[in-house]
Amino acid sequence: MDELKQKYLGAITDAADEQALEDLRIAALGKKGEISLKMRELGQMDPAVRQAAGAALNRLKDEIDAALRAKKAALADAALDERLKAEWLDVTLPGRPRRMGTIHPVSQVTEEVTAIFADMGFAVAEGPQIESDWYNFDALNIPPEHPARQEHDTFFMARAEGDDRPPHVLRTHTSPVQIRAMQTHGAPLRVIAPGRVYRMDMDQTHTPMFHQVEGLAIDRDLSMANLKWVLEEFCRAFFEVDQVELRFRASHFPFTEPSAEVDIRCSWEGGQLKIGEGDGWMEILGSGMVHPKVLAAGGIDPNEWQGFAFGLGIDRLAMLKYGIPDLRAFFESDLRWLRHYGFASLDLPTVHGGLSR
Ligand code: 2NL
Repeated sequence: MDELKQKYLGAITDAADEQALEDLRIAALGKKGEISLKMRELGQMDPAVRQAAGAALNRLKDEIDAALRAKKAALADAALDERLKAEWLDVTLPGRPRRMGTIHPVSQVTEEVTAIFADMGFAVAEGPQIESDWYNFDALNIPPEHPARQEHDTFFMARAEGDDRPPHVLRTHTSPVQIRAMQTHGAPLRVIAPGRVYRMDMDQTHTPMFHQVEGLAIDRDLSMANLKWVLEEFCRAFFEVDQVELRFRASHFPFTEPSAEVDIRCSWEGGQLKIGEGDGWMEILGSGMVHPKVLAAGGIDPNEWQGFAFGLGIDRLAMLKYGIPDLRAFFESDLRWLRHYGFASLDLPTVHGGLSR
């Protein structure tokens, strides 16, 4: 009996893991284990011997059982200690800084322009990017044979086979939004129409989709003087300078008469653009008095009302204001460019295939 005790308690002390402990439990206390066999032998013993032997065997069984449990707990403690040593975490380390996302320059400039015109009483109008040819061209006094329809290099939508109606187009300007605003709200009216426009054009300085803001004001006695003041006020606010000087150059658009292209006084020194000073001029927008036929197309009586309109490119404006010389920053959403110009964003691979570095 002592021998058995020595053997098992010693082996349990030396057991390296739970599996070894389990093997020992089966060898000693399992159905065919040594202790169990000894228990069975009790049946053949004298009753007097049996009582003492039985009690001793039961004690031994309990001792082995207790030793197994104790060793199992000790092994688990040791394993936990090992894990804690391996997996420690310094919760006092400072956090890793994360780059803040920013609004896209085109969105930012759209917001800025909208806010400036809002201060002057202009509401924002929006409309469909797929337009009928009437809204995109006819209503704007651009008849079918007018060269502007070709000049615009329009994207045409498909028609079903045998459907001879003129196809819809991707709007080439946001003017149709203003035609719709005239029809909906009538005169007097002050709206701007920012949004995406499309022309089949693609080179260093042109992309097939770009952004435009057009403005329209209609009242009984608006003149080009009012137009000039509104544009000056806009330029002062947008370029954040106290004084600006604008120059109107006679021009031609089908939808305005008279028409003027507008230049702003500026200087280029050491590659640095300065607005409002110097002896250079830079074209920034097109404008004019709304053509009577366009007023009529919008359901407004040209004998009672007149107005001015203008159109400018947001992308170019954003590039000017933030000194971004390359279209790739906008149109490929190339994060290297955006980041270079202070519009840093995500630090992760992009949907465009990991141009984030
Ligand atoms: C340019 C020229 C312009 C307009 C847009 C307009 C809209 C209506 C009626 C009359 Cl509904 N005119 N828009 C007028 C003059 C010029 O844009 O060169 N934009 C970049």
